[in-house]
Amino acid sequence: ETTKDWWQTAQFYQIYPRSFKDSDGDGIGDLNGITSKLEYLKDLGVTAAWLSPIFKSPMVDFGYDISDFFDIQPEYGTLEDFRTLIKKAKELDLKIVLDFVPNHSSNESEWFLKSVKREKGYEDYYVWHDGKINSTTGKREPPTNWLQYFRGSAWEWNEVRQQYYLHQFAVQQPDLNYRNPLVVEQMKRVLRYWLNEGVSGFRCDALPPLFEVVPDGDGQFPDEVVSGATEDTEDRDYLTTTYIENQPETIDMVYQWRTVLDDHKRIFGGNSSVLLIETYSPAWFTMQFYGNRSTEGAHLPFNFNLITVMEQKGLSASNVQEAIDLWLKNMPAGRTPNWVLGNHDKRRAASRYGKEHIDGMNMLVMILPGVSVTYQGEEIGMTDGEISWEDTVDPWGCNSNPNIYEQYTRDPERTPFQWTGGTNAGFTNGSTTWLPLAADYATINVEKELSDDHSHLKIYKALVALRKSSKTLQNGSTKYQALSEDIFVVQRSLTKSATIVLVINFGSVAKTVDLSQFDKSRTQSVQLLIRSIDSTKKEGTRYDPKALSLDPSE
Ligand code: TEU
Repeated sequence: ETTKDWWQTAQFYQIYPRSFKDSDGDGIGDLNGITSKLEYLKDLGVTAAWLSPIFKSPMVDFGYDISDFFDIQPEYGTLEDFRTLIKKAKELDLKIVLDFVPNHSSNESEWFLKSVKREKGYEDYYVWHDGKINSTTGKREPPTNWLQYFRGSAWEWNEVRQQYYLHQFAVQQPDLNYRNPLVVEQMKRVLRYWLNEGVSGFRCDALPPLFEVVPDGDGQFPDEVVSGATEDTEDRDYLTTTYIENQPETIDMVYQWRTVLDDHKRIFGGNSSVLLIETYSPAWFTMQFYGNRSTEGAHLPFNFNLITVMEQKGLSASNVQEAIDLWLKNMPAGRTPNWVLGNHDKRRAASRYGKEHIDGMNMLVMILPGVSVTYQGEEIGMTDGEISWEDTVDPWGCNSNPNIYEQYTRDPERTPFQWTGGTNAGFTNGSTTWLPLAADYATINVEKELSDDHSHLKIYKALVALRKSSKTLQNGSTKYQALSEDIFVVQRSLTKSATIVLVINFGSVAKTVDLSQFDKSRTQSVQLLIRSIDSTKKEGTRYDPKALSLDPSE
């Protein structure tokens, strides 16, 4: 067997900096806060942390609207603080991966301000358009009916330039024009700049909207058609996204970024750096990011199937099987699979799957082959916060109204991390927090879960440790199957005597399961992992493979 590169055996962890740890009492997480908690990550067994954006930003989309791609957001710290973070991480042998937001900048970016004024070199940095004149009313209208992700038109009129600009996200997030080679080169500079600062790669944000279709000979773009998915005419799902998402040029751009990373390593040496790709797209598109026979692409396009399939169909053993199949049966040979349970855009895993299933889901993603990505808080079973309309700050929520905002807002999954059961959950020494805390922080927090005999955190740590030490989990073959609507089994085996079996009961009543078909050796050598990795039901415990009894959600 060939030796694996660091990212192929990594335990990734997503940090949402604004909500991880505040070091200066302003109620907003920051870089020094992260640095102070690197030991915590190390203790968990995490090997690589991806930081959501830390760059200069007016914070309309909490850092995903970047006004200076080469500088740090002052409320998060300074470049010096960042260098300290990198240095400390290196000492602990933790890799730091940054968020790369290529699709758009902030409307306060110098590039956009120059483009508005048509300054030389910046004229076509963004997607500008005259719009069209309505023949009946004689009035000027946006070029197309395209909708933004955050509700409403994707076009905004600019008075100064007297043109519309495209924004697939908020009005304050103008889309960069990737058909302009200057933009392509500029964004490669961004990658090189942070590689030089010692980062180990990038999580690439929002790939589907990177390119739009090529306009026709008259410079006109086509309208999208009504999709039938919703009747809400402001919702992006109201229309198809044929012309504004998943264009072939996007795949090639990722291949080019890979070359930037590989070139950097060739020239400067050091470890490989990685590309993680955020794309909520069908498999035919997503899988191309990995690369093909002649070209390397992203190391890991995120696998969101355990989120999206369950969002649509609910949690059951057969739906879990479907989600896993969707990745493993479509993934090109020789690539590394990955498993994601949540992120800052999705309801928290413990709330979405049900609190009782968080351990089972954490086990699932760590027993399956490849790597998994933990969103901060999943290891302790954090749940969604309850955020009123008045406290809503996410642009997606704010662009709706008090009756429907809960459908759109992403604030609930972004509440401050719960370190202790004390004041403000130990997140800040200050008196306020930028978002209210989730209500359950007195019982769901790191301090308590570290001292409890049994906790989500202890199970998480045991899993990460098992994964690190187990050749079976690293190199073993994989078999998985829904035995019924409730019972899901994963078997990893290297040799007959090195088999690990995970059994999950997704149902609400106790079940007895016949595992004889999975237990090849029919001896105590089969390791059994169940929800309670505790004194009574330890991995390796003998059991009757023909009649294993499992409590509900065990
Ligand atoms: O999200 C991209 C994106 O496509 C999301 O809008 C996604 O469709 C949705 O959240 C699925 O539920 C990324 C970031 O993760 C997000 O936080 C940013 O707001 C967005 O890009 C714009 O940069």
